[in-house]
Amino acid sequence: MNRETRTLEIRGRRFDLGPRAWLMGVLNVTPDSFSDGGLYADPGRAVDRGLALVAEGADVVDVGGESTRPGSLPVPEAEELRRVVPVVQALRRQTPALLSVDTTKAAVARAALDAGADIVNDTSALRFDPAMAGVVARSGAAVVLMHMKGTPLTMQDAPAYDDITGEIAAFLDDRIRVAEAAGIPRGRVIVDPGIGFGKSFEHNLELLRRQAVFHALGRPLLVGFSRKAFLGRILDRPPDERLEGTIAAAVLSVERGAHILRVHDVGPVARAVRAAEAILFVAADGASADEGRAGDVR
Ligand code: HH2
Repeated sequence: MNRETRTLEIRGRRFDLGPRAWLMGVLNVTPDSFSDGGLYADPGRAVDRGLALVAEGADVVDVGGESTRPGSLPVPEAEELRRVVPVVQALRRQTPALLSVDTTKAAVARAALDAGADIVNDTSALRFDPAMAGVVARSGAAVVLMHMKGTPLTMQDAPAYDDITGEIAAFLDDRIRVAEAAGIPRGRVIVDPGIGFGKSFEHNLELLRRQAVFHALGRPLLVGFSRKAFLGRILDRPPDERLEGTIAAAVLSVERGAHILRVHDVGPVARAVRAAEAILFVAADGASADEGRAGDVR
């Protein structure tokens, strides 16, 4: 058994996503994000946090200057630029890790790409800003196309679906076509069902359980469940005490072949995911699973 490999093109480089899942570390440079709002609003602290995420095992650092938590309002463009760009610039100078920018605004994406970002993580899938597709197309960067029902302000107002996985797969397929028509080849696209974006508690659980259906889109699959409210409801814990639930979702996503996991707690999730991958994939392929240290007899 193994993960279906997907090739991702990023600014002329080709990456094979398959042998192991990538970890995308969350770096919110916002005052109001649902779990880490205010912690990294100072650029120096944000850069230190980004470098720490890389040291813990992040393949990608996702820098965001606008919270998308349910009920949140848009941040003015100038303010989002002020939050995001210096952090991307400083990280670019200090790490070869991939950098992504979590934004729905073309001007923010353009400035972050100029500062050295590699991926645009657009939670609106190129819908909120008509200039976004062109910015991504010209840059050669990769793009995350995520499903969201409504906008962050309205998305949790009784979301309803007849066939949730079918509707989301059709949406993502349509957005891939829109991206292609705008000059973004599908080889640069990552898809994401958008856990928590216009979904009920039951919807989120069903999406995580049935996420493998999105492999039919033929693109790398990103999932973002880290510390989210559905885990809070299961565990009855605040956002910074949801690590065990986050790890459970990460391991089950790896088992279902997800390619990229967007998480806050990179170190613990990386250790859990590497162990899960060794059990699921490495030994089953006949490759050596003997990664133990000298003296490790159990
Ligand atoms: N979730 C959040 C933000 N961006 N991007 C993608 N592609 N997928 C996700 O699931 C996703 C995302 C929400 O988490 P967080 O960044 O921690 O919170 P906030 O939006 O409050 O800043």
